[in-house]
Amino acid sequence: MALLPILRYPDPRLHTVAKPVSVVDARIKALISDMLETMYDANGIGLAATQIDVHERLIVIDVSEERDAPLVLINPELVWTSEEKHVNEEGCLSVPGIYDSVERYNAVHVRALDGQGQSQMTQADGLLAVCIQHEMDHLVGKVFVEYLSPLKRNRIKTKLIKSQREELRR
Ligand code: K1U
Ligand code: ZN
Repeated sequence: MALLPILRYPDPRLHTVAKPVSVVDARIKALISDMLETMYDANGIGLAATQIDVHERLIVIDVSEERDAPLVLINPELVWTSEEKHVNEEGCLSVPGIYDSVERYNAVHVRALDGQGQSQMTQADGLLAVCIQHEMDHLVGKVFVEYLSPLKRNRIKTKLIKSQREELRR
């Protein structure tokens, strides 16, 4: 098991479109295990492979209080979305310290392969539905700040570039 470095916005690699996973083999299983360890270590509720610079359609999520209910989604496809949308507060491990409101579908159904390569259907609402939509955006190179106004986005970009420069000087 290994902790993987998480790309930070505005790293251009976060805008890469991921390719489908062709086979759920030992390499993918090891990657899932490393991504779960990285997500738990960072106190996140989700992580997309894009965020660790692997451009394959793979997501890990755990929205449980006990942090003991991992969900693995490989090649996820949204097969149903609710008509209703809600605005929720979101954060992102690639955009540290920034939280803002994003509108998402209330509920979604997702078809994906699980960590053993078996097809599964997940019916989600609440925080799980929000997290699935946020992570699926990462797989198409979209970061949640892209839903915000250009003014807010540029402020966030400037702030994060400055804090990364300061970290390097330390
Ligand atoms: O970086 C990521 O994609 C993970 C991200 C997932 C997420 C959180 C909140 C809404 C949508 C998606 C995080 O885990 S951010 C850190 C976090 O644990 C958190 C932040 C706000 C609300 C709930 C959890
Ligand atoms: Zn994110």
